[in-house]
Amino acid sequence: RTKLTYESRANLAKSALAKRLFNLMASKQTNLCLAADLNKADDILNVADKCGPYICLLKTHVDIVEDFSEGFITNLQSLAKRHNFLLMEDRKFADIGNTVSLQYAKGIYKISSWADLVTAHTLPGRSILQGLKAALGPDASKERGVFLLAEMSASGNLIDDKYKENSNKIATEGADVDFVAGVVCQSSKTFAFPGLLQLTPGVKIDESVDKLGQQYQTPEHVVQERGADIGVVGRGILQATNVEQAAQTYRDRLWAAYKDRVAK
Ligand code: UP6
Repeated sequence: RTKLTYESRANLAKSALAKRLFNLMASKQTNLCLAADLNKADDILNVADKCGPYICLLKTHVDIVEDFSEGFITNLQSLAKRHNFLLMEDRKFADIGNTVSLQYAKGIYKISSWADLVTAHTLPGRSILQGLKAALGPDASKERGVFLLAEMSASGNLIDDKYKENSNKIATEGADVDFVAGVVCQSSKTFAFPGLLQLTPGVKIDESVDKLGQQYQTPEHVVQERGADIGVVGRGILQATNVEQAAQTYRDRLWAAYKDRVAK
């Protein structure tokens, strides 16, 4: 899987969103996802505008935004359109089908109305996919997609090999695979199917851990040793003195690592 180009993998994808994202990455030449973990709507819009040209995906945690409004979403969507990136809400759904269906479509955030992609834990089993799908219309899987978590970057996390294997099965077998765009994980061994994208968080150039259990690897390491298709960078960019320049550096290093990987 890791030797194939994003273009060729777009043709193998079963999810329309995965296809779209592979093609976007290939044409825009970026495999960088920005984790816009900021508390003010304007700060998120500001980094989205600055980093927009360098990213394929902007990842939010919408429940940390203190001044959330519909206008914020409208503005975020127009930036996504202008700079050509997709929106992912990193909600990490983990409940029974009926509850995730409500959490996805209802409440203040109405995530399903604006997020191209969301994340979900596989802990509840296949019903997590059915629950999320139930919140959408009949053509849902054409416009929306899910990334399933099969591993975490947190030290001491409880995921074992059996859990990973079963997560892979949920991502690749059964009636809802058209809805699964990729897997959030730390290693290429987690899944083999080339039509899924590997999203890997815990990327930073110069620091190996934070104070709360996060473990970092360099852009080159996650792409070449661990099989990441998309590298997720939050504080590595957000805490830089020049955010735009940092985004460009991460984009350049992640992209060069990918080009190297497929050339070998
Ligand atoms: N994230 C991880 N590890 C995981 C899954 N998700 O760090 O296993 C998410 C976090 C955060 C981002 O929720 O939004 O990726 C990483 O941010 P950072 O680069 O600032 O550490």
